[in-house]
Amino acid sequence: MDKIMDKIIVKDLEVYAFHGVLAEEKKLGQKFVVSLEAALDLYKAAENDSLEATVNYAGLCEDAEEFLQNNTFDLIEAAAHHLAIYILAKHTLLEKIRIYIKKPSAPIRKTFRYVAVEVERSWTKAYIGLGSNMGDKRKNIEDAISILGSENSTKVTAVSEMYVTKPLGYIQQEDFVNGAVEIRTLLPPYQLLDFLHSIETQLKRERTIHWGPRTIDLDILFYGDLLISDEKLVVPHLRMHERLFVIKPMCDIAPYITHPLLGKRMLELKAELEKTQALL
Ligand code: A4P
Ligand code: MG
Repeated sequence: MDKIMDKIIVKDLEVYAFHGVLAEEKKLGQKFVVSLEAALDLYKAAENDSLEATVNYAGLCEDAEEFLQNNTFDLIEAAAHHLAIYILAKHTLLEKIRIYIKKPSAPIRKTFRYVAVEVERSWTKAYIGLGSNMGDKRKNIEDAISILGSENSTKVTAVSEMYVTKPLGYIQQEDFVNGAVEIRTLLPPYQLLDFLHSIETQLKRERTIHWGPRTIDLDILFYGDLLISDEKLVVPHLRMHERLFVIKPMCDIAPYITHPLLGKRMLELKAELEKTQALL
């Protein structure tokens, strides 16, 4: 069941800034009118009448003004998107933000009140499986985790134990080290996949060994409770429930979450797999 989402709202904050495709817009600037709807759980703040348990709306106004004045974008789409990520990353209590930017003086030779864009961005909890069977395996995994958490759009919120495991499938390979992490991400699923591929590329590039086992393999195990099935992405991961090297680390960080298609918790899957599989 969805949580009730309370909101803090800032309506029509005026900011003088320099966004626009045209050179004059970047030089002369113009007025932008910004509205924010920040969603978070206000129960504690309300119950205890405590500012610490909420996000100060004055701070949100400052952030929006500063960000829009310190950065220049061609598009208000980009301004709104990046402002959303900046605010969500800065105020960790926020779950979701909707940003509305109006441009009342857009250079259009028509009579109009304003043009505007609205974007909504929110955190999703996801789980990533990690495996390495080449080079310094533990370091590859540590490096992947640190790159995962290095950008505003993704935070690593839990890390499993790392396990040495026998290769499954192509058994002529070296042993693997496997683990799993929980993340909070603002990236939509396909962008998260691209981000994982870019991490794989970065870590592989450091090693110049020809075709062979990989330095790092990053799989999306779960993305919220979303189901995806196409050629590019299958979520939950197609084979995760058959693999103790995935389910065991998942049990370290999320033993009670339920596989949405199998209707079984990680702990139950682990107990079943352990009847027929060993890690080493
Ligand atoms: N793809 C589809 N769904 C996903 C998803 N949920 N997460 C697509 C990530 N990628 C997903 O993946 C190939 C393509 O799968 C991606 O381009 C993406 O579009 P890949 O990582 O390039 O190739 P791969 O990992 O070699 O293939 P595959 O089939 O994913 O292999 P597995 O299943 O990951 O198995 N034994 C032990 N002990 N430990 C291991 O970690 N890993 C493997 C590889 C074999 N044996 C192992 C281990
Ligand atoms: Mg893979």
